[in-house]
Amino acid sequence: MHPLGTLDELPPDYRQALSARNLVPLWPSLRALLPPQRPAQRTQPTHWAYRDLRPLLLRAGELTPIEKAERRVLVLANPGHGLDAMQASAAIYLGMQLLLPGEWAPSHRHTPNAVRMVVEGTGAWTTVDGERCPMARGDLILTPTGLWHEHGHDGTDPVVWLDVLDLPLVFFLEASYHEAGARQPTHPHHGECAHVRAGVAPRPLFEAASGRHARYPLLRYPWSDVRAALLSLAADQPALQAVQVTYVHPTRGADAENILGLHALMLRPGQTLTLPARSPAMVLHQIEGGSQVHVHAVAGARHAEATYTLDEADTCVIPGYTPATLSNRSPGEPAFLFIADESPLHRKLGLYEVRPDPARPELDAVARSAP
Ligand code: 1HN
Repeated sequence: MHPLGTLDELPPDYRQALSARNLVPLWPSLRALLPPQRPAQRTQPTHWAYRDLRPLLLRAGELTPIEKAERRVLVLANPGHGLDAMQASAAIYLGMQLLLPGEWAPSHRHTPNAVRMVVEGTGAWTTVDGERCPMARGDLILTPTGLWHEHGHDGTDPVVWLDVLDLPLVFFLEASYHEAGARQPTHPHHGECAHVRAGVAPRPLFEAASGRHARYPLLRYPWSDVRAALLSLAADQPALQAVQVTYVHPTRGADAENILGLHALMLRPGQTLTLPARSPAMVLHQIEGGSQVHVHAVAGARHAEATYTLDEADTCVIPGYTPATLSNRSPGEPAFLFIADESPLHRKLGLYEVRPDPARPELDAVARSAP
């Protein structure tokens, strides 16, 4: 390939004349913008152990009252992006939030979409658009763009949850802002009561054409239901490799939120599962059991291979375009993982790719059947 011209090859007076008119030559930067075969990724494989994080989060509870924090969060920042960027990946923000008994995190709404994965404790609740959602371990609660939300805690012990937002993307788009509000009145109806079984859905006489209930009929996905769905799928299809479900809109079947994808994966006792290289980055969070995660080395990638031992409530990030092998460390019990990824975003933008590894033809089937 012919080497492209560099900036220093251009005469200083020419460069100055360009700069003075807000003009920039493309060719010295072209290869950096479009590297060969795979993108230049800042996202590094990164692991956050809950054992390390928890005492620091509890200490934040002593150091900073909720009134001075509004949201008491330690951000899980990917060092590849620089800690100040507060990004887990290009599009994903992750934070661990602590709410102590009696505290209240006031109502607001904002343009980024959020979800909460409850990690520890009972007695807390999130009110989303007037629906009071109790928080219990493993529950997933949606806070989609534009919906009012606030958190409160009537229990006796600290409650911790993982916040997952598309904030880095929305911020990059210069579309990130919030609005503060008053305490929300709550109503007695719950989406999870109206949508108790897949296959049947409420059928109103006059269908709501728009509004939150059409767009987001289900806000809380209780872990007990998702866990039961995974166990049932595993029992029904003993040969199925990836015992995985996606959190979906209950009537449309589309992704539950617009930008980030949300999934739960069960590893059978002793199972090892290799996920093919896919363009979106993904976050793994251990809900139950223990796993080992091996992030493969890839030719041309900036990151090295990495191996993590995931204990309960641990979280890690796997960069896009990178295969990973997950193993359940227990020979007797299933392991359950929550997965958040950038796949709806990549699909909507037409960027979604799966790259079967020619050295591992057995992955081909997985690649083609991946959602
Ligand atoms: C937010 O609104 C919450 O409502 C948590 O609990 C974390 C991080 C960035 C921007 C908004 C919450 C957030 C956030």
